Amino acid sequence: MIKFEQTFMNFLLHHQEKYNRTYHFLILMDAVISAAKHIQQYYLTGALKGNWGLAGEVNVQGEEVMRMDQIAHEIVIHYLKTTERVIHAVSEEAEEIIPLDVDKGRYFFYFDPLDGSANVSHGLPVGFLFGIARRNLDGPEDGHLRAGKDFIVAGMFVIPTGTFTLALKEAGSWRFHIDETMNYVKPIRMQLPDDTKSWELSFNEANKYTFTERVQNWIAENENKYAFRYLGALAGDFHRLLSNGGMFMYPAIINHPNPKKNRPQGKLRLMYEAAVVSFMCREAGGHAVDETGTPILDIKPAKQHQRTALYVGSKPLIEDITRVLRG
Ligand code: FDP
Repeated sequence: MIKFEQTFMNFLLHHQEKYNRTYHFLILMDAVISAAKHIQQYYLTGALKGNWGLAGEVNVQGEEVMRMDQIAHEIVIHYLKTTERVIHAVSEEAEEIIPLDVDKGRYFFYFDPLDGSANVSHGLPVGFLFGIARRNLDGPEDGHLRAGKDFIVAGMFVIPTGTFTLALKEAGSWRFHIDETMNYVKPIRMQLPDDTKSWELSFNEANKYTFTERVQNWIAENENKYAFRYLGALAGDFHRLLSNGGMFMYPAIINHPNPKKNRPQGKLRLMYEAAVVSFMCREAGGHAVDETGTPILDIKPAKQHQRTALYVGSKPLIEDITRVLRG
């Protein structure tokens, strides 16, 4: 007997029907899925085609650009253009905001086409992360850079693993797996487990002594209580976290022996990394804050490439670290 599973598109069509929504968002999500599949194929065959190496350029963040970063960016922009529904996009790979359908567009699209560059040359998991906000349809546009709480959805593909997690505003975080026909299928609602047995801590242990004293103290008191996992690519680490619970953190770096390497604002990007996973986490019952204990989803970005520290995961742990961060 063949076992059939519900496809992502079927799931989404029913969702839109249930909430009496327009078809515009469906057009956009169809493009997102096509982009993800395209990136997936380029990544899988990347070693043989020489696409896992450096592109020979440095990006706006001052980091070396991988060939795959450029390919993934180009793919996403192509598909966004075909929708005629996106006002503008913010990409990790482009310094400026990218205008698309400025007059007719309904959505803002914030994305990191290939997050986790350090994994690329090994073919290990990377992510395509995105957040979508809707244009103000009832009055004059009030700005392009929305706080995470104003997203309507946030999602993440783990590539080439073949998983896709989409969080719908007030309707949960849902995980899909790629099947033999390259369809994402079998919606599974994600809920962070209450049972602390499976909880994990995830952060770059090598940075431990560069964190604030209070964060270092928290780690010293808590690190032996949980298993420790760190893949070094937010999408992969967050994927585990959403299943197992615990906390992923990328704290501010303030005590680096080489002061040039300090990152008092944190490392991760607010709009297309931290806010995306925080939104998914909220829809799965979790929470996320920055270095001051401010909820990530409340932060209104001043710049498209703004960085932030990030503490995201199971509510009791985030509440605990928030107390510490607020002193
Ligand atoms: P990368 O620099 O490899 O692109 O956003 C950047 C990111 O990866 C995240 O995916 C990841 O969680 C983090 O940085 C890893 O940083 P460290 O190498 O400093 O641990």
